[in-house]
This record gives sequence, structure tokens and C-alpha cells, in this order.
Amino acid sequence: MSTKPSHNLVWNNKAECMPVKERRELQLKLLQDLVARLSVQSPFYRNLFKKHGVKPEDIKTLDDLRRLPFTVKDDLRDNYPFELFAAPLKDVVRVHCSSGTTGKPVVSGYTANDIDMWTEMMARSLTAAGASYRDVVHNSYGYGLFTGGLGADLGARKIGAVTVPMSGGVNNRQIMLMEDFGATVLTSTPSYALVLAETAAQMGVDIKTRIKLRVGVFGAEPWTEEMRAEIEEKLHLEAYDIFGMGEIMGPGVSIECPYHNGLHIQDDNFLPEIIDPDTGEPLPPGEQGELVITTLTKEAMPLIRYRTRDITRLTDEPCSCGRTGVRHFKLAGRTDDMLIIKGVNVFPSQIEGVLLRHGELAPQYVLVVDRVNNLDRLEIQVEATEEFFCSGQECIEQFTNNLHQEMQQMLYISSQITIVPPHTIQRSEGKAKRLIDKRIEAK
Ligand code: DLL
Repeated sequence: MSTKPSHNLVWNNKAECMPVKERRELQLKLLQDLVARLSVQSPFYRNLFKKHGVKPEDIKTLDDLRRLPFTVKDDLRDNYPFELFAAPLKDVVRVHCSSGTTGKPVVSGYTANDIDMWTEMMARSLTAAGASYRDVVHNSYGYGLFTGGLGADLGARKIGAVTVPMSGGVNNRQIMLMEDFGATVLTSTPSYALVLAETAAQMGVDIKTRIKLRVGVFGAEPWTEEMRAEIEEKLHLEAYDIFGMGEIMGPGVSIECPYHNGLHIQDDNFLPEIIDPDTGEPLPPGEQGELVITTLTKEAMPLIRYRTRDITRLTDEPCSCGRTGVRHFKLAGRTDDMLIIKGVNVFPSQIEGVLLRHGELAPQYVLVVDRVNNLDRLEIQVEATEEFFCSGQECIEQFTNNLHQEMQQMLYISSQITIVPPHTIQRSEGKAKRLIDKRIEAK
């Protein structure tokens, strides 16, 4: 934890630093209103509440949240496209949906008030990262059905920054415009931030002297502390983690403050819980499990106890920044990203953590999981830096052997490590695809 914060900006002091007791009273009131509203306006929740025997008057305390049923991703798929909307279509002004390339996407809808609320959440988030009207925000999150681009755009406009609506791609042009426009804030996926750093190096642009970035607001995919260090060093900025999901709203559900000790959940709008993903039972504070979120204020598509499949821990310890929202720690992964290899649970983030400790390796890797003769096999393909790649075969072999052992100590299974030449792993403009599971693809 950093003891010297780089700033102490807060967008909405009243809401973000509200006394805890007042916050809990507000949450209860909003929850009661929500359940009452959905019981009337949402056929989906009316039926679900009936099936579980809950009525609005049963919600007397915040603990009664547990009496409500979960909502899962399949509920959204089964009610494609608009059946989960709790507002008439005439009041819906925007839809976004998931990026899945196969099957029907998961849709979420927004009323004008929902967009206003999202704008406020993103204004708070960018401010927590130290951005203001003085900044030029270079927004490389994709614009379109994905919520990243438009979400960051809403917040940047609200705080009065200059917004450069780039989206991902055409990397050389991104560097040129960042330099020419004097970008001070970069919003992108962490993997794309590294692609931009690499592009600048290839173009011979010295980031330290020619690019003025000082803040990065990165999210939409898992990234480790090691990845943060790599990005901060290469782009000369302070990196903030931002979390969100399309179903819930988009980016801005939670954000780090300058103390970087967890992400503050904007829990005057999103009520968090942690459950055991296997049993669905709530876990005590501090224990790691699946993040579940109830949207307290959304109008078009509120969700009750939505199972995010993201794995993390919560803390309500006070934070020196003064914000009183409950924090979650960096996501450890998703329940559906967790690989079971030879019967052992493996999170890609554990692998990333080990790889990025080594200066010999570039932060570009892909995991290939396969089943050969009924046995699972994990291959970790990782790029060498230019310098290391030229150090000779013997040197690379020795390094690979050591890395293999280090990885085995971390994962408790054996893996094959393949060091590949620089710039050979495919780069992404948005969320990086780091896993090829041939076991699933073969099914
Ligand atoms: O990724 C929204 C977003 C855009 C968040 C820009 C942050 C920045 P989806 O495409 O619906 O929405 O994907 C949501 O991405 O359930 C997590 O698994 C993952 N994710 C999002 N933020 C983070 C993060 C956007 N900071 C899914 N760290 C979520 C790790 C993240 N994973």
C-alpha cells in the first residue's frame, strides 16, 4: 500500500464519503424500493419472487437480501433480447451487449436516468484516478456494443476533460496522436496499454520525453500487480484498476483510489456480496469467493444478486482516502477461467505473476491446454525480450529449466514452457485472448 497518494480528488464527497450508517440506511431503502418495483414491473422477477416465496415486505434489514434468489447469466440469455427489461421500451435509450462471437449476446438496456447514473459513476472513477478538466483523455477502449469506450467517454465528458475517442487499433496513429494532443490520461485494457508501449518503442518514440501520460485507467480483463509494474515502468504513469461489467452497467462499478489498496465499490448503487461459488452460501467478510452484485438504482434492467463469476474478497476497513464504499481486491480470476489441469485448480493470473517477475521475458504469453492420451497438458508459450532471445540457446535452455521448476512450485503441476521469439504472439486491441483450451474446442 502506497502511503503517499498522488492526489486527493473526490468527485462527489457527499455520496462517496457518506458515513457508513447513513450508507447502510440508504442501501436498505433502495433495496426495498427495488424489490417493490420489480414485483410490479418485471414479469421475470415477479415470477422468481413468487417461486421463492418472497414479498417486498419481507425485506426488513439488509440481511434479508439473502432471502432473494440469485440471477445468473443464463437468465439473461434465456430472456434475450429484452424480456428482462423492467421499464417499457419507450423509456429505454441505449442497449449494449457482450462481445461473444458465437450464439446470442447478453444484452443490457439503459434508460436516460441509467445513463446519467453511469456518467456519474465514471466521473467519480476518473476523478479517483486523479483526472480532471485539465486532462486530455486518450480513450482506447472499444466504442460500440462493448461498454468500455462509451463508458469512459461519458465520464471524461462529465469531468470536462478533452476526450480523444480513439477505440483500439491502428497503433502507430495512437502514438502519434497521443504525442500531438498531449494525452495525459490513457483509458484502455492493460494488455493494449502494453501494445501501445511496444509500438512507441518500435517507432523510436521515447515515452518519457515525448508522451505526457501520467495516469492510466485500466480494466476489462484480469491483470496482476506484476503487470501493473510493467505498465507503469514502460508508460511512465500511475496505473489504476477499474472494474465493471456490461450486465451490471459497464466500467465504473468499482475503482482504485490513490492508495491502491483495493477497488472502492460504488455501493450506493451496487450492493456487493461474496458467496461460495459451489454452495451459493454467503462467506464471512475477508474470505475469497464469487462476487455477487445487486443493482440498487438501475431502471431499465436491474439485477438482483447477479452472480458475476468473478473471484475476489471484500473489505470494509476504512480507507485513508475518506471514501466509505466497501472495497474488493484485485480479481483473482473468474470461476469459468479457472482451469482444472490434472485435477488441480489453476488461475491464469498465477502464471502471469510468475512470468512477469522475469526481466528476460516480455509480458506476452498464451496458455495452451490439451489432453494427450487422457492426460491434461499445459503449455505456457511466452515471448523472450529481444536481448534475451539473442543470448544463445544454452542460456535460454537453462532459464527455461529454472522457470519450469518455479512454475511447478506455484501451480503444483508440471507444465511445458516454450520461449518464443519476440513479437510472435498475437496482440489484441481490446481484451487479450490468453487461453487456448483444446479440450473444450475438441468437444
Ligand atoms: O469489461 C466493462 C469494463 C470496461 C470494465 C472497461 C473496465 C473497463 P464486460 O465486457 O461485460 O465488461 O466484461 C466483464 O470483465 O466480469 C470481469 O471478468 C472482467 N473484468 C472487468 N474489469 C476487470 C478488472 C467490461 N479490472 C468482465 N480486472 C468481468 C479483472 C475485469 N477483470
